[in-house]
Amino acid sequence: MVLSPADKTNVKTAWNAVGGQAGEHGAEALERMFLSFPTTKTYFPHFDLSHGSSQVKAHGKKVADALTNAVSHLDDLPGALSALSDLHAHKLRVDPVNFKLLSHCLLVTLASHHPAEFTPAVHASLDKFFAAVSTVLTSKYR
Ligand code: HNI
Repeated sequence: MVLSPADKTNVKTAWNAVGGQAGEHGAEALERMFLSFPTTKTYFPHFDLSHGSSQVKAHGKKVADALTNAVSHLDDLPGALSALSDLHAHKLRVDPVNFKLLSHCLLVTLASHHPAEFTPAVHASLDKFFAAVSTVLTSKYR
């Protein structure tokens, strides 16, 4: 998954629009994932997954911060996400299909909060970005 220079610009533009709401968007994307794709809840048996859960809010912030870091390192996603890649592959063992589900929910969340920025071209670039992040996080499984 190679991000073109235009993709990188689009991703940065979209993430700038998110600004300080990244944590809230992360939590909303998680809530959407748990509601729309309930099998994803099996990875979080130790979490309170109800609406407004402080655990989901805190986890949404962690996911968002990781994405913010990735946006700052678009030329070296494997390096920026190396520790997280180890965690997801070796410890959490999240089935890779789930990354597509979370990516979809991240896109829906961004589209609903930032319709002006969410042009078809930005949509496509964000899709590539989430696919690139997902590839890195699932690259050490085997
Ligand atoms: Ni994920 C922990 C980032 C996809 C299940 N995950 C994290 C942490 C970050 C993170 C950051 C916290 C690490 C730490 O504490 O050191 N996860 C991301 C990102 C993506 C992603 C950026 C994709 C965009 N994770 C997924 C998916 C699932 C998932 C698709 C399963 C459906 N992640 C987890 C679980 C934990 C986790 C489970 C541990 C939660 C906890 O606190 O116990």
